[in-house]
Amino acid sequence: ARPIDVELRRVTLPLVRPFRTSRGEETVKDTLLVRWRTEGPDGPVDGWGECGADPEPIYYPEYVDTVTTALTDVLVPLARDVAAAPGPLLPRLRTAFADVPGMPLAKAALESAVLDAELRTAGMPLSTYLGGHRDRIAVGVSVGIPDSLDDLLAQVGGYLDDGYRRIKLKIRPGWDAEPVRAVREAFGDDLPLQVDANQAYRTSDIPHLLTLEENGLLLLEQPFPADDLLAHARLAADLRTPVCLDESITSLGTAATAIALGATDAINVKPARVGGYLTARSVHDLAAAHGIPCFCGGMLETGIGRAMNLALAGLPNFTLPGDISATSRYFAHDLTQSFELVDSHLVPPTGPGSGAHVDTDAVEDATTALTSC
Ligand code: OSB
Ligand code: MG
Repeated sequence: ARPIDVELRRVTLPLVRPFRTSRGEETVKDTLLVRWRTEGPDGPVDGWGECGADPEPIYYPEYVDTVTTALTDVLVPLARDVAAAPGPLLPRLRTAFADVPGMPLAKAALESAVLDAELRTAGMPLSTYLGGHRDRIAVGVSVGIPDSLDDLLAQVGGYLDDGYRRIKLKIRPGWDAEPVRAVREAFGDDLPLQVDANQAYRTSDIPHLLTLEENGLLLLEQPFPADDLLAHARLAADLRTPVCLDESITSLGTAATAIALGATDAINVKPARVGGYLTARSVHDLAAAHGIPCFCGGMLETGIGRAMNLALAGLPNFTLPGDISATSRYFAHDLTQSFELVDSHLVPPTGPGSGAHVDTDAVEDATTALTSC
């Protein structure tokens, strides 16, 4: 349906603890929400999309200001044109976006809002639309680089007490072998443990990276720069631990290339990074056809993005625990209902669209800038 109003809201929400990686530190979630409002049979229907961009280009070239410009100048006008023409909106929107180069974070935010609005109007949950078949999602927690080893052990211990069954440690040169060994020794050989370098190593570090696997790792995520698929392929040839790509996988094409090169044994699928949930599902399907297991990644989303990630994570080839934690791991107060661990799992919402109950007062309180377009 045609939108009657499109809003971009920049929101800021404090994180319960700073999140530090090899690339930077975040103390607040500061990003953009897209609200795509259409006229439904019983009044206005709001579809919400959450953007994966940060205020600065930390992980990806796009950041909040460039996404705002891309949406205002290019993508929202294009989506309005597509919505005004006859035929099923979502496949046509995806085709139209495919003709615009790059900008996956901006496209994903808008596509998510349109998808949510369409499904809310149709009364269909996103998990059903995507073909998800799980009613509970095994999840882990991604642990940032802390101030000290003691701090790390306390954090990991706390998360295990909460019920998380898989731990991902952020690593970087100088913070790798020692923390990995300490966590392994403190919590035992059975703890599913993986590491994520967010591109911090170079090929000259391969001998050092090979020594990490004596600690028994589930995965080694994105050790090298995103565009260096060959470096990942070289490492994967020598490492028994599966190499998992995150930032490198920006589209279905890069996923196919990485798989063909043997650069990735597993994929962290982030809908924001590949341009939305429809492409995320295609990446999942491609990986499944090649026997490459996936997990649903996260970007410290609010409940708006997390609800959608949980729907995606119900697809069959998401066989590795997701980077989707409970609300309390991120925020004191979310923008939606809170998500809680039940027996080490999260439950995808069952309502129409994303199933997120957006707390419009909380969104209003968190809003720092508002653009209508
Ligand atoms: O590399 O997977 C990553 C968060 C922000 C940006 C990049 C990454 C992450 C995480 C957190 O690891 C996962 C989560 O949302 O809990
Ligand atoms: Mg990662």
